[in-house]
Amino acid sequence: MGNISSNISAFQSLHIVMLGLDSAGKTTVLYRLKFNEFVNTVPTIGFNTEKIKLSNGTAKGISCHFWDVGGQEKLRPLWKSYSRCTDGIIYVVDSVDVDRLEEAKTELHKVTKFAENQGTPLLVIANKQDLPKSLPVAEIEKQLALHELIPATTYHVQPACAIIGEGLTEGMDKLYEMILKRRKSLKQKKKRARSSGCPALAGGSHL
Ligand code: G3D
Ligand code: MG
Repeated sequence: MGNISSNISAFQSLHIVMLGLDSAGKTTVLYRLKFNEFVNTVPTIGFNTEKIKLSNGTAKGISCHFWDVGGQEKLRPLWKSYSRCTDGIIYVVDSVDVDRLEEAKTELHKVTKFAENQGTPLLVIANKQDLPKSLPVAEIEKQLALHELIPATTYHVQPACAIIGEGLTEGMDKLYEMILKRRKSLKQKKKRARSSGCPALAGGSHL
């Protein structure tokens, strides 16, 4: 973790997109992170966006620009453009909505396959863990077939309850850690490409 805090100054603002089926709890997560309290939501038509300075955990002080995109079927075609060139993807899942887990899986796999998203760190929030019939993290991981995501995808599954904010600090810390690791490895790749005299391989990243 020492490495992580020493890198904080290297970041101006992280660009993070929040996706997931409608009613999974994305907007509740967003406002919980912003105000540190529960905010009653209405279904998102389009998107919500907030600049938030994280106030807890190892990522404390890091500024994030969040895009919370509506999850209704008719809005999902927007996911591709909102997730392009982000530093991280948060995918929120309703851990009780067993009937729609297959749909959640299909949509998630689609997003991670977009060329621009390959390798973007993924935080899956297994939300609504306060509810009695919520599936445990291992089951969510299995049902979403996370092990079948393209190999470049690093991910973490975080159990959470967005209403009281439980699990969100841990989740953001993990996401931040994955983002830092990715930046470091992309930088090293670029350096190697430059020293091997292959400038074509050295360019082209947004990092
Ligand atoms: P969305 O933005 O993904 O569409 P919302 O989802 O944030 O609008 O949340 C949808 C509903 O789920 C809301 O309830 C919200 O209060 C509820 N919710 C969000 N997170 C949790 C959680 O961790 N636990 C529980 N029990 N409920 C949660 P309403 O009743 O307004 O539809
Ligand atoms: Mg919403």
